[in-house]
Amino acid sequence: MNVMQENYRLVFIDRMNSLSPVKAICLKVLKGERISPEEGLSLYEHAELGLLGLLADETRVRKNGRAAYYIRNYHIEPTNICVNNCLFCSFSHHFSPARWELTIGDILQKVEEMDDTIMELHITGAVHPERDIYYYGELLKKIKSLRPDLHIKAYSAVELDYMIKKSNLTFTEGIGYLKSCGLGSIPGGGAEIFDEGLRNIICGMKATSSTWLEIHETAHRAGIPSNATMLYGHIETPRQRIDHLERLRQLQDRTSGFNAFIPLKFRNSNNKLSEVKEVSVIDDMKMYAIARIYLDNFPHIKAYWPAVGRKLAQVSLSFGVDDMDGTINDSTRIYSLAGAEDQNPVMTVSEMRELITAAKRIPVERDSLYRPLNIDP
Ligand code: V47
Repeated sequence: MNVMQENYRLVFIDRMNSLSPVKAICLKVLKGERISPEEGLSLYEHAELGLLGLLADETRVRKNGRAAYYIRNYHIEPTNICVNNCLFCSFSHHFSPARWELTIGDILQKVEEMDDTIMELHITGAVHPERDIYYYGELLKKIKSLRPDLHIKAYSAVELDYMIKKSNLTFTEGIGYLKSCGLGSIPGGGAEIFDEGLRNIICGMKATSSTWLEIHETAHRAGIPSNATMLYGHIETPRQRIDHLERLRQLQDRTSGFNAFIPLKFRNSNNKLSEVKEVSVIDDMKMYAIARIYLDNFPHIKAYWPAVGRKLAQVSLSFGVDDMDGTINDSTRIYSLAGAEDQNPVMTVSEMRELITAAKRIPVERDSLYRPLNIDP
């Protein structure tokens, strides 16, 4: 250990001495040891934001150094017509003024018009009552025939649950079929909050927590990696947040199939939870930091900037986040409808790199599997 590192450690210990209830937990984190759910909760409730930031940053540096990843990606939301009616959703036809659905032709046209530097296509949306797995499998095949090199990250576990059951397949059969059509990975949507009582209240119609986890486990075993999300800042408690992280950590111990965890801040415009006040930036940063500290087996923590705004995403790079998602494009509506600052979420590569560099991180362009790319920005 050099003098700088030793000083850094002493400053830490000094800070922790004034915080005796969490000191032992902080020392565990600094040593890279796993913390328990009770310890996670205690840290969450008692540690000040600055300390959490330091611990999260220490953990982040251990895993990812000073790198901050981004990808050139594009989002397509095929429809807003949904069999579910979740209280927090501003996107589905239940809340939007219009029902809309893209045809396969419309989607292919978007793919054809897409810049050919785009590496990843993210497809997710509502759960359309009439579309089965073969419809979505054909869509993957047709996209792949236009752009064989494109990585397709598609269909949340909630969409998969519906389309696979509608087609009378098992999860293993359904995911195997989609893989054969070109599915590359699964996005983290639909996790919301795993606590069953609360899940029943905010989105009781859709896939249960155990189904969500089973689908991701099945995908991992089939060689399909995925992400995980958590919708926070609505009516959940800190204990329910930690419970959510704990269930993800347990699954990751079994499969190592998750790439990234993405905390999704609840936005309150135009939905049935609009009276719920949005949480503060302090709470956002605590959430990122706790996620980084607690999910010791997740390689990456992502800030999805269209949901929280680019400034807040930039600050999160000092609270455990190492992944800024990507350049996106203006077709994503889930957050603009829910009141996010960016009504046209699109970022150029140079904006992304400037934003990361200003936070004293090193911008690293990646592919969907987090392999660094040596491309001239
Ligand atoms: O599951 C919906 C959330 C998710 C609201 O895997 C809301 O890389 C906040 O999962 N306020 C879908 N959140 C988006 C998603 C995602 C996004 C970016 C990257 C990845 C990835 C996945 O959006 C839903 C739900 O949790 N959501 N409405 C709202 N009002």
